[in-house]
Amino acid sequence: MKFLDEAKIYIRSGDGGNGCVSFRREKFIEYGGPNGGDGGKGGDVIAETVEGLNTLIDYRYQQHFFAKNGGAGMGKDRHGANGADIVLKVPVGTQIYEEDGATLIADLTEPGQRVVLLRGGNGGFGNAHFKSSTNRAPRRANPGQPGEEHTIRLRLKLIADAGIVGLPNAGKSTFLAAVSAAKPKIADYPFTTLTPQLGVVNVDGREFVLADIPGLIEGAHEGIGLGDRFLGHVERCRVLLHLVDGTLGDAGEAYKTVRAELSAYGEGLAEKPEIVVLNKADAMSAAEIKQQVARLKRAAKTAPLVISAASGEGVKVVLRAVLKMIDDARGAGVERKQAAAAWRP
Ligand SMILES: Nc1nc2c(ncn2[C@@H]2O[C@H](COP(=O)(O)OP(=O)(O)OP(=O)(O)O)[C@@H](O)[C@H]2O)c(=O)[nH]1
Ligand SMILES: [Mg+2]
Repeated sequence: MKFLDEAKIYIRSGDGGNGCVSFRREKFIEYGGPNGGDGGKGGDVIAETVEGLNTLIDYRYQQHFFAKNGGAGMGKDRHGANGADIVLKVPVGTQIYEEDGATLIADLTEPGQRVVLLRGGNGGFGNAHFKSSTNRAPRRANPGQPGEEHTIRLRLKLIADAGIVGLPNAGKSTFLAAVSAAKPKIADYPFTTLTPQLGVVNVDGREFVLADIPGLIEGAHEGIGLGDRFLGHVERCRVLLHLVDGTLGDAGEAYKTVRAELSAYGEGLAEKPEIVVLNKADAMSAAEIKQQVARLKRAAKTAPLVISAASGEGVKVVLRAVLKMIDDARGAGVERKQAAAAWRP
């Protein structure tokens, strides 16, 4: 299935149905009075998150969504039918923006969350509504209110607990493939991975979601390589897993390059808890490992974990560390919320 994380769509809610002018006409009943029913309400346009979707690809094929109009009111006090709503099913993590792409309308982060984007027009009152002691035969009814129309942008930010970042070829996809059932493409050329991939990791009977993000290179924030277009998907990760290839050049420099891009992107990425991992230990001598670890330690100011994603060595330790960090980050979030709640009078 293709991956698509941005879409622009046009939506319109339903018009309300018109009210009806009608009078009761029955044998032997004189002056039957007004009995025109009200029009039905137009359908709403609703966005709803569903589980099991992780792309906006459906919105490439259909970009116009109309809710149904309400039915007109009818004689004998019959109310017009309400127009059916239209529900846009989107993946969890979708943000909805105005057409300008900057004004956020809704941020959908929970499964089953619903927002009404546009309300359908109300139906008009039928003439039965206008009867009064002074006007017993009103000949007026209201038209239904028109629906609304709007162009919106959908932007998906995948929700993963941890995100793998690093230079191209660092072995990010190899790592994801080693620890989950995901089957990302792996090859020894840069930019093998062109779109983010998700995998569910099982460790010690617990689960978390890991995202493999396309490689970053120097200048990514200016659009070089694949640019920082996919970094948005890291925004919601609690923890970063920073993978560095030990077989190429100076691991410390590689680390700093990626850190610089994370800082340039902003949005709090640089402040996220990070686990630094030196990869491809199987292809290095003990002396090389020692040297690269020392360089990484100087650059990152913490000792890196050493693994081989290809052979699986050391991977478990990394997963446990990630899980612990996710728990810590979650705990901190809960504490912060509790503190905020306690503050309220
Ligand atoms: N020797 C060795 N090779 C590895 C290891 N991990 C990955 N590789 C190799 O490194 C190359 C790149 O691996 P990928 O997993 O595609 O790297 P990536 O970081 O996803 O690269 P991009 O998607 O291009 O950013 C592949 O040829 C892998 O076989 C490892 O632990 N040891
Ligand atoms: Mg890859």
